Amino acid sequence: MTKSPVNLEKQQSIGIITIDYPPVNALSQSVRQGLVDGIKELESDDSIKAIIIRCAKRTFIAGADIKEFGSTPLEPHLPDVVNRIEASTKPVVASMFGTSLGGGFEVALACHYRVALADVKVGLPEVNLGLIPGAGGTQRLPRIVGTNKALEMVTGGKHYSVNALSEYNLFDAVFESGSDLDQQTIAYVNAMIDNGETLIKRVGEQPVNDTVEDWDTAIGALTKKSRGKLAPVVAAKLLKRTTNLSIEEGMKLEREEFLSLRTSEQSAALRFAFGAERTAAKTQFDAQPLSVKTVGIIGGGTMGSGIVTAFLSSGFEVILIEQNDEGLKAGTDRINGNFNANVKRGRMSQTQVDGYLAKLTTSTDYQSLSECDLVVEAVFENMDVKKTIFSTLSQVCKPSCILATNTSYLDINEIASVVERPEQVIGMHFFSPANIMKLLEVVKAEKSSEQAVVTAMAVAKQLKKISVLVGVCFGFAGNRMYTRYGREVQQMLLEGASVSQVDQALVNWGMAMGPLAVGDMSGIDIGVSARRAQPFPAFDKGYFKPSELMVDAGRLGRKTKAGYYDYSNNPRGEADPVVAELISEQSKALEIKQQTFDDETIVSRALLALISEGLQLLKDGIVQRASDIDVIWLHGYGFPRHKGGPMFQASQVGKEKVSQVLSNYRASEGALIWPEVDVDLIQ
Ligand code: T1G
Repeated sequence: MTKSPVNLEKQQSIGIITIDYPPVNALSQSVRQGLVDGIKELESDDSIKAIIIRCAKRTFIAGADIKEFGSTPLEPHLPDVVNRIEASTKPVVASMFGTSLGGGFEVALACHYRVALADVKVGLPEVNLGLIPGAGGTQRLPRIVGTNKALEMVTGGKHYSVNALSEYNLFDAVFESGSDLDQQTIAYVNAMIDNGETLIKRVGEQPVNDTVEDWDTAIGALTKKSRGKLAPVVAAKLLKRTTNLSIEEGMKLEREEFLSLRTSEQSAALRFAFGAERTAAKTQFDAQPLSVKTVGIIGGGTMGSGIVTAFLSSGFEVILIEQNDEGLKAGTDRINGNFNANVKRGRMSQTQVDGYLAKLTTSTDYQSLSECDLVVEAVFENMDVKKTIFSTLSQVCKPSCILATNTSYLDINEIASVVERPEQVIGMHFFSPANIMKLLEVVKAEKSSEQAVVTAMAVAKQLKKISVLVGVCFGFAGNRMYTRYGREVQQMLLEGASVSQVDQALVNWGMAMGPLAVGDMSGIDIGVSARRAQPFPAFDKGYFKPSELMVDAGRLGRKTKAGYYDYSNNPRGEADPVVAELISEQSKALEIKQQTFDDETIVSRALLALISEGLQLLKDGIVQRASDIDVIWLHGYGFPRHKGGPMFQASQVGKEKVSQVLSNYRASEGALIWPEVDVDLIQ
C-alpha cells in the first residue's frame, strides 16, 4: 500500500489537509482520493470548526495530472471532488501560492475561502492542452468574475496575478510575497472561528450577474483567431449555453465537452508538445552546469543585439563587443529599439528596462571579456572571421569560459580547431528575432564537453527559452529540415502548383506562414547565396530553381517590392503572373512533368519531406529523439502546435503508411531525394 500524498493534521479546531505530490501537486487519483477522504474525516470530527487545504513545496495544485490523460479516467473524478469540497458542512479555506492552475484553481474556486501570497498566479490554461476546464471552472469562474472576464480567462488560457483580478472578490486575504503563508492562513482561520465568521460561502450557489452582449460576434471573432484550434471555441460555446443554467446542469454539459476534447487528436498533440518541450531540456549527461552571470556578446547586428536583449531581459550582466564605436552605436540603438518596443506594448516598464540596460557594458576591446562566464559570437557567417574571433577569445577569456557561436550552419568543429580548449566551444543557435523566438539549438561539437552542453541548456532555461541539443551537420536540425521542406515546395512550383496555392494550402493546414511568403520576408537572396556556397546536387535538376530565377530577376522579396509575390500595390503581396511565367518556362526547359495539385497533396508532400529528413537526422544521431524535432519545428518554424510537430504527425499517420508513401516518392524521384528511412525511429 503506497503512502497517500495527502495527509491530515489538526491544530486546535482547524483541520489541515496537506497535499505533498511533487513536482507540482497535480491532482492524481491518489491526491483526489486523499482530498475526499480528508474532507469526510474532518467533517465528522466535532472538534474541527474549519478546514484548510494547503500544499507542500513549490506550488499550490497546478492542475489535473497531465500524465493520467492517456488512460481511462479513474474515480473519484475531479468534478465530484470539487463538488464534495464545496458541499462541506464546515468552511474550507484554500491556502494558495505558486501557480494554482486548471484543476488546482477549480479546487480553490470550490473552497469557501481563498487566501494567497501576493505573487500567486491563477488561471484555467486547459485550452493550451486542447481541453476546457473539466471540474466546474467554466461554471464557478463566471459566478465570481462575471461571464465576460470568464470568457477571456477560459478561452485565452493565460495565468493571472492577484493584481490583474483585484476588482473581483476572488481572494479573502492576500499576504505579502515571501511571507509565511501557513502561519498567516492559520491565524486568519482562527480569527474566523473566534469571530464566529465561519459562513459557508458556496460560489456554485451564487448567480451569474452578467452576460456577453453579443455572443455570436464574440464566438465568431474567437473562431477566426483560433485558426482551427477547437478548445477555445468549445469553451466559448459552453459558456454561452450554460450562462443561465444551474451549476449542476452546467457542470454536466461541461463534463461532456471536456471528455470529448480529451480524446481529440488536437489535445493529444498539445499534451505531447507540453511533454516534449520538457523532455528536450533533458540530456543523459551527469555534468553540473557552470554558474553564468556575465556574458560577452560579439557583434551588435540584428542577431547580436537580439541576443543581448534576451540576456539583459533575464538579468545577466552583458558586455557587447563591436569592431568600432559606430558598430557599438548601431548595436545599442537596436537594443534600445527592442526594449522600447516592449515598453510600448506594455510588456515591460521603463523602470525595468532602465534596470536591464544598467547591466550593459559596451567595448571594442576583447580584453574586457576576461571575466566572462560565457561568450556568444554573433557576427556574419564567414568562417575565417569566426576563426579569428575564437582564436582571440581563446587567449583573453578565462579557462572556464564557455565559448559559443551563433552560427546557423557553419562547421563548429572547424571553429573549435583554433581554440586552446575546444571542450569549451559549443553552438548556441538563436532564432531571429533572438529576443522573441523561444527556440535555442544547443550544438554539441565533437570536442564540446558535457559541462559546456548542460551549461548552455541551463542558460537557455534562465533565458526562458526552449533548448534542444543537436549535433553538427549543415544546418544542424532545424535549418537542415527547412532546406528539405523548401526543396519540396520549390519542386511543386516546378511541377505546376502556383505560389499562392502552395502557401495557402500550408497556411490553411495550420502553418503560421506560407514558405514562399517567408522567403519574401527574410530575403530570397539569403538562402540562394548560402546554397550557392555549397556543391549543387546534380541529381536534383530542379533544385531550388524558382528561387534562383527570382534572384536572377532581381526579385529578392519585400525589400525589392517583388519576390514570389508583387508588393508594389499591396503590402500584403499579390500573385504575379511574371513569376508564374518564369517558373513555367524553367519547367519546360528542365522537362519537368506537370501535374495538378490539391491542398491535400501539397501539405502531404511538404510534411513527408520534413518526416523524411527528420528520420535522417535521427539515423545520423544529430538529435536525441524524434520529439526534439517536433519541439524545434513548433518553436522555430511556426508549425501548428495543435498538430504536435512533423514527427508527431508521422506517428499519427502510422509507420506503415509513411513507409509506403516515401517508397512511392523514392520510386518516382530516386533515393538521393527520398533516401531509405527507418520508420521504427518514429516514436
Ligand atoms: N501534471 C503533471 N505534471 C506536471 C503538470 C501537470 N499538470 N504541470 C507540470 N508538470 C510537471 C512537468 O512535466 C515537469 O516534470 C515538472 O512538473 C515541472 O514543470 C480538470 C483538465 C505549473 C507553471 O496546464 O504550466 O487541470 O520534467 O518544467 O517551468 O480542468 O508546469 O520535472 O518530470 O513546466 O516551473 C492544467 C501545466 C492541467 C499547468 C510550472 N494545468 N503546467 O512551470 O516547471 S489540465 C496546466 C505548467 C486540468 C482540469 C484540467 C507548468 C507550471 P519533469 P515545468 P515550471
